[in-house]
Amino acid sequence: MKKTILTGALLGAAAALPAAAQDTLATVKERGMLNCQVGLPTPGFYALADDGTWSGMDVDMCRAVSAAIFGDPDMVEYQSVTSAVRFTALANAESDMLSRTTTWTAVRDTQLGLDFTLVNFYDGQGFLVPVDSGITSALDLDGATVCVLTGTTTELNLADYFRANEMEFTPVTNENVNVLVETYLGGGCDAYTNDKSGLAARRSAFPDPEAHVILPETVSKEPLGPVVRQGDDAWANIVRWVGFGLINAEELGVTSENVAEMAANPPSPNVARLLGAEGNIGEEMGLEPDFMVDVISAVGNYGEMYERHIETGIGIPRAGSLNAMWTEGGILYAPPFR
Ligand SMILES: N[C@@H](CCC(=O)N[C@@H](CS)C(=O)NCC(=O)O)C(=O)O
Repeated sequence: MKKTILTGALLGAAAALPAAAQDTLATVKERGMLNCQVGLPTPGFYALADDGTWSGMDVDMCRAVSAAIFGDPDMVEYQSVTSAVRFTALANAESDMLSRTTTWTAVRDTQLGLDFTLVNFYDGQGFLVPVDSGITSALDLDGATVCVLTGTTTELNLADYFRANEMEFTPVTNENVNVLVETYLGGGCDAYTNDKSGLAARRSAFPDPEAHVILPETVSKEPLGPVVRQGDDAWANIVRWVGFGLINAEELGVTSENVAEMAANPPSPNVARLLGAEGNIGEEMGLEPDFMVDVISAVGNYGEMYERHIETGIGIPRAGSLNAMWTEGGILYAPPFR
């Protein structure tokens, strides 16, 4: 019952928007700013510096879309809200897009008035415990108290995993990740559970990261990516193809360093189309023909983003992971720009 009301409210919010308000590109251009939703500050994905500057893998996706529209990655107003209210904020048009470690699921895609654009990070859920607990496997967690963020897939998978393994647990919940992490560090729960990237992100900011270990089990699939409101296909296409463009750029060897030179002298038809020297992909999307030149100049290709924020940033190696390029044994694979 509760779920029906919530779903209805969210759908109502999206449907109540007048048709013109669903021309998100026009709205963003008129406003002169992209409203991009991130979560509460999280190293690697959406980190907030003391001077108020945002950075990270997901922030770069906001900056990339801004560069595609304005030729400038900094025309972004960041909206930082908790996971629990993220979809309502998007449905109410407080944000134009959401770029914040959000898992693509059937219910979210089909019942909440949302559209998932692409997967730009393949993740899975894990558990973080203090090394001195002696726990070495998630299967040792029978009877444990587990800290978990509300309004996440994490919460649902946690219950599934313990039930499937006939284990008991007591959840310790909060919608604010900072409160939850403080609770964990203060000994208020035996384990902290989240996407493994989220665990690495939090651990990297602990006073003594070495005192905590991510257990080996991965208990779910968490395909993460940017989300838009349902009902504006042209806008969804922009976010989707900026994301695919970043992945294609890496595959084709186009980097922030060589993009200007490659645009002037494309080494292949694929590069020529990606950078707008051939074809009309950009114009048909309502963008400049060379919008990907602005995007790649601003944030680099996918590999550069990953290296900067995830590998160097929070220490998650890319080689051998799902997020490696498909040509290198991973599953990162973007449809072609043609
Ligand atoms: N992918 C899951 C979990 C998302 C999540 O919890 N993200 C972590 C970082 S990887 C977090 O702490 N986010 C902070 C926030 O949502 O405020 C979902 O979509 O529900």
